[in-house]
Amino acid sequence: MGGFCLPSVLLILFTIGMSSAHSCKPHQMVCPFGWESWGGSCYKLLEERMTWHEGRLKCQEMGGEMVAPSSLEENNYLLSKTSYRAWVNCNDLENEGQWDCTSDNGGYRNWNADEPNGGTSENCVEILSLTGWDGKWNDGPCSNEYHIICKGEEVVATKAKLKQWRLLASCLTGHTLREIPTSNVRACATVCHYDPRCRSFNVLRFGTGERICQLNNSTRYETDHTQFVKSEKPFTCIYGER
Ligand code: GN1
Ligand code: CA
Ligand code: CA
Repeated sequence: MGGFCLPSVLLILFTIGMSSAHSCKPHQMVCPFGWESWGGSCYKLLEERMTWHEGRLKCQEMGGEMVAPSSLEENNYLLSKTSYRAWVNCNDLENEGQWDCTSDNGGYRNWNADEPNGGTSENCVEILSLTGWDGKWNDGPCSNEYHIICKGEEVVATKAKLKQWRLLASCLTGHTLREIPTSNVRACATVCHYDPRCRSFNVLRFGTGERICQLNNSTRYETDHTQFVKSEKPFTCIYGER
């Protein structure tokens, strides 16, 4: 969740003394189209293999940075995105043996046994998904061509136009990609719009007023009718498709 709410702050300044409170809703944050959301950041595996320097430049051109993981969890997430080898944004080009990574890497290292071992002929870091490596790191020659994974920040979502969606008082069950808390149907439609895998969504509203947004990887046309269920208590359901 992010975003400043300057207009509301000004509004509050101008309405001091009035009893009504102006709430300031946080912006809906999403990953840019084609990027995958993980742990509050966005990731993209580039289609072409390239050298360490080419990869670093390409990620910057796309508004992100070539990734250097900062935890085993993130390292494992990156491992799940390559079945080969991917460059990590660390190098010892400036001072041999002194590894420089991105500022958000936090000093995390995942060297394989006996690595780094390449001296001045291996100055760039790769994560390996080959047998026996299991996501461990190697120092290798920067000119080799490997997978590139870029990391970027979530962006403020442009609100979806609800007119573009057909809304029905039902739920599509059994096709949930992921679910998130939501404040309203439009916010859920917005998240679905930005996730390339999302084909439709459900907004479940519970008796407590709490709402859950479920992104579906399918639509009601592609499933048997028993999976498209009419809204019933204890919660109401809104289904949306384009
Ligand atoms: C590779 O090809 P070889 O075995 O000499 C790798 C080194 C690793 C080593 C680990 C170009 O070296 O960086 O340390 O395996 N070389 C390249 O066994 O990737
Ligand atoms: Ca080196
Ligand atoms: Ca090495």
